[in-house]
Amino acid sequence: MSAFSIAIDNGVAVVTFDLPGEPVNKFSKVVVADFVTVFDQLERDTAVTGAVLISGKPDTFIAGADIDEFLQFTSPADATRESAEGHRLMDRLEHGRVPWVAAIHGACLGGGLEASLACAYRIVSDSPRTVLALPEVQLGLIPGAGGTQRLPRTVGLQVALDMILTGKNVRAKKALQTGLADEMVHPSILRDVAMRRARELGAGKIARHRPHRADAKGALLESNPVGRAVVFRQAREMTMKKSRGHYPALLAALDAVAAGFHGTSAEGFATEARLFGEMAFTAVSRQLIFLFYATTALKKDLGVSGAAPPPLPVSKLGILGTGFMGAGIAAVSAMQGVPVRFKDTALPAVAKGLGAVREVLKDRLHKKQVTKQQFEDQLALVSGTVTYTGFGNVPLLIEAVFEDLAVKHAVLREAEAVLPAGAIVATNTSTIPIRQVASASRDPSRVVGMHFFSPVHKMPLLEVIVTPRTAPEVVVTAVAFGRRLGKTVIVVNDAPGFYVNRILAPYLNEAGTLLDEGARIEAIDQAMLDYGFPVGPVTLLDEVGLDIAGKSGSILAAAFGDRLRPSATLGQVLAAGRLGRKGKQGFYLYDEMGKKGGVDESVYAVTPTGTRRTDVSAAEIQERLSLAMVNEAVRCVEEGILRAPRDGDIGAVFGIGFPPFRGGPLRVVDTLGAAEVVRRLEALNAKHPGRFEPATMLRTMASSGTTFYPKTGKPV
Ligand code: 3H9
Repeated sequence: MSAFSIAIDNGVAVVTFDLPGEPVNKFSKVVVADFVTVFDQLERDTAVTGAVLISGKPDTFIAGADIDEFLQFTSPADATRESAEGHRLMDRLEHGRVPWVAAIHGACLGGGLEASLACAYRIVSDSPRTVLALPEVQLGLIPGAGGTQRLPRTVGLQVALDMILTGKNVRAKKALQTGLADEMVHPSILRDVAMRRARELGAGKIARHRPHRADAKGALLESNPVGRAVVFRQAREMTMKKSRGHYPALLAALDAVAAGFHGTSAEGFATEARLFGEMAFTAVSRQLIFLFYATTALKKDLGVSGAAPPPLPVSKLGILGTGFMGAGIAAVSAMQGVPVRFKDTALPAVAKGLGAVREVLKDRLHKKQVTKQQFEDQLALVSGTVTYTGFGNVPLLIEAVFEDLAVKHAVLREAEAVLPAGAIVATNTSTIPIRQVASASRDPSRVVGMHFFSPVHKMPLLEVIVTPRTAPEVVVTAVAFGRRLGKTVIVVNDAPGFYVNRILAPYLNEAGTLLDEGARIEAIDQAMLDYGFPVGPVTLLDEVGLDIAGKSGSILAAAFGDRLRPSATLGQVLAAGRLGRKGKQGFYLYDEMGKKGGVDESVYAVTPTGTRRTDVSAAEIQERLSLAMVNEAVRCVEEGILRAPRDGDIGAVFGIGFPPFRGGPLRVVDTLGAAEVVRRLEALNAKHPGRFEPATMLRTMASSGTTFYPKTGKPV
């Protein structure tokens, strides 16, 4: 069955792309061959004067090239050939007899956008579902079907570089403003308007090749070679600074764009094809493609084994605790149109919480992501209270009160006295085992953990924690609700620290132990930034709060003994009254507004080695911290905290910022080989007894030569 159907109406061919049996349209080899047949047929049919490319899928236009086929490339030359074939097809689309109009509704990504750029005219629907992007760098690749050449020509160099180097989504309105789209219409008239424009193009009423708009942003700077050189230099510097050289596709994409400006058009396309081939074979690309598959697979996992019951509809949310976390959860829920009843014990706390909700929502208004009306509607969804009025019809309650078991038990009992029968109680705790919270419930099977990360509106991960008693319906409801809030959700089994904090603990402890031994704060942070983390561990301690880190550390030490004992430095610095950023005093200096400055040298006086500091190599710091985390992640698989290695890697990347180009801690094991990880851990354990004893599972994997993920084919 062909992916394309043709309907010809008065000289205009409407070509509908609807890949049978697939949720999205993608360009595989077979689909491309199909398209070539359609294209040739229309080129030959002289009665056809214009064509429209439209999607038959409800919410995607075209998701790009078929990523599954990238796994079958046998060499860089193979991938380069694929790119060159893409070029030939796009060239025919651009210069053939028939002018094409892209009628774009839904996601138009990668090769989908590249095909649209080769069309003579692009119309976007004004739906929020319509987004355009070249996300190839997020897969460690560069656009390979002409994107690095046609996009700058269409929207100018600066807008194009911004899109190509970030892979970010551009909404319809922005597409129109930048010249990426020629016209924006309501989805209901997209097809009709596209047909009209195709007819006008065919009749010469609209020029097929229109120049880049001279009024576009940055056009003046880009109009001469010196200005362009400035733009390229700045982009290169910025890219190196942000990526620390870990993402080769970024520089390759810049080189491909530059080749099109510095040489002939043919040289530009040839450079793109060559670099696409090279990037398809980098280790980084393999890890990023793994993350794509892992996140996609997670979207379908409802967190229970076997048949999943349907999630309960959450028509209203109750939140207890109007602090920073509660306010964040209230704001993201309101963004999704969920009414929120927001309770604390005193009016000033409620007022402060509502103010925090307002700030988060207002930020979106400032960024023009919502209209004034939408902002007001969302704000109106959150109502504050100091009593339990309005909780009688709440199907889901999220408790985000102070991290103290007695307080949590007290509010749980109070709330359950008014909640409807069967209501779900989710506790947003980062440290207290869920079964302990649930022990005070009238029905522990309705209690689940929902560990959000701070700030809630920015952090992509939600860790749902289940106890042996949590009912499947409760699990799927928590997962579905988290996903509705736009979160990537992993489901883990209940244990101290759950998963994310459990693997963070040895990492932070090791940073503290290095400080105990006399390492310098900036050396530790710099080493881990260079490893690829977004912030250094000592900065992270200040951010999290030393009191919170101390509390979480002692819970984990109590559960797991010396292996997870916090450093002496943490205890002493905390005892000296330093709380980190929130107290404007920690390992770093903070100004009155809380802005971070350099290292606070006076903190060394309250560490075991005092002001005598020693040089520790970046390699040693990286090895100790990363392997402490990797080893603990393996233990979480071994102990069944994790339901799948996939969740461990996603949790580390999305929850802690584990470097995506490394794929995650368990991917590190597969990359190095379990035997090599065991060897390195043993060497560390010899020097630092007790902290690096390899997980039993690692030893087993080392002797059997097994890996967490399949060695060939789809990684998940
Ligand atoms: C490219 O275009 C290179 C070119 O420049 C040059 C070539 C020479 N390929 O995410 P969902 C599958 S690189 C293969 O759950 P949603 C996905 O795996 C490509 N499969 O839906 C899943 O499969 P399954 C650049 C793909 O509605 C199913 O479709 N493009 C592809 O939440 C449903 O996906 C991208 O990077 C693909 N390209 O989100 C776009 N896309 O059912 C990547 C989707 O077996 N895709 N699948 O688990 C996305 O961002 C999202 O999937 C999308 C839909 C927004 C499209």
